[in-house]
Amino acid sequence: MTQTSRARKFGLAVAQMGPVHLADSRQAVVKRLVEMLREAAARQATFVVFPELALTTFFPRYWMTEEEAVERYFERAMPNADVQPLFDAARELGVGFYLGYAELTADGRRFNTAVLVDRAAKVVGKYRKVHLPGHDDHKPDAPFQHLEKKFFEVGNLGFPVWNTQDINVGMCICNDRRWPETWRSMSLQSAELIVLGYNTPSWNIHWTEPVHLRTFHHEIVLQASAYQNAVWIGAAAKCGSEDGFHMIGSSMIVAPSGEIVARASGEEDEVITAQIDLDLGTTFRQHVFNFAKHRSPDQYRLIVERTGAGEPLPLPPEARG
Ligand code: ING
Repeated sequence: MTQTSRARKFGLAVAQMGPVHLADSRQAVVKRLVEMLREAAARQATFVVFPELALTTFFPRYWMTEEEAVERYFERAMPNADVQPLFDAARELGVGFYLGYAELTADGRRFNTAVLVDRAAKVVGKYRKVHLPGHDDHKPDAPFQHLEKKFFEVGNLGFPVWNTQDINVGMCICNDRRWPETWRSMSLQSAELIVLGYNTPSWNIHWTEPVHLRTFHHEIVLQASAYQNAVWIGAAAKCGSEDGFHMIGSSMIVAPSGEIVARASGEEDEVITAQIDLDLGTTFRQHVFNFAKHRSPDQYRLIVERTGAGEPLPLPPEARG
């Protein structure tokens, strides 16, 4: 088999964050992000993935009014004075990054958002979380809330793919990773690398779920999605116990083979890196998941036409046996 002259190697880092407590200032948090960016650059990474809602504690766990949430937890601009040190360090080091944060738009709309920043520290992309888990009502008897449906609108930017650093990069956020549509929407746009942040409580407030399943489900959705879409994945947790509320770690880099090639071992700030080979994705896209050769969208219409599960379709005559 002829070897390509130069493999398309790319230094990818995932910067896992330990807890951000209610008492932690944005300045203190940004200092941690800058330290991890520097460590990633020192380890030859040119792109760093930070978590979802990276600048604050996971505030949807607390009941409050939207106005209170906006006042304390939302960013009116990106970059802004608080995060400028991160953008300055990124420009100095020539390292791009993904950053998740709570976005307040100029016309007052609220989204769970992530930006894609290039090696000159320019914001080149924005994504707004589509799959919002949890609820919008107060559950006073629950050990904590999960009020993403109260504090955020459903994302309205679709699932874009950008070309940055000569790679087709897509973004998603946390719960998005559980839905196959997320990944297929981007692999159909020839994404090669998909990056995401997450804040995943280890407790389930809706039923008594064994705690190990949180990590198990996190693993299978990333490994299956990487393989089924022939993409590299970088996934960054904010984790550990935030004021007593625990969230899972297991930040990881997953290859298009579905193999986990790097994984965080703790629940504090931790940088994991890999020199990823983008030609691996090309191989899987050519031989296994060659969409043009094997897919039949006319047979899958239901996936787009229906929102909730409904009645079985009328059987085609020849399907009646
Ligand atoms: N957190 C969780 C996540 O999707 C969740 C919420 C956990 C939903 C487990 C369903 C099952 O990882 C966020 N922020 O989406």
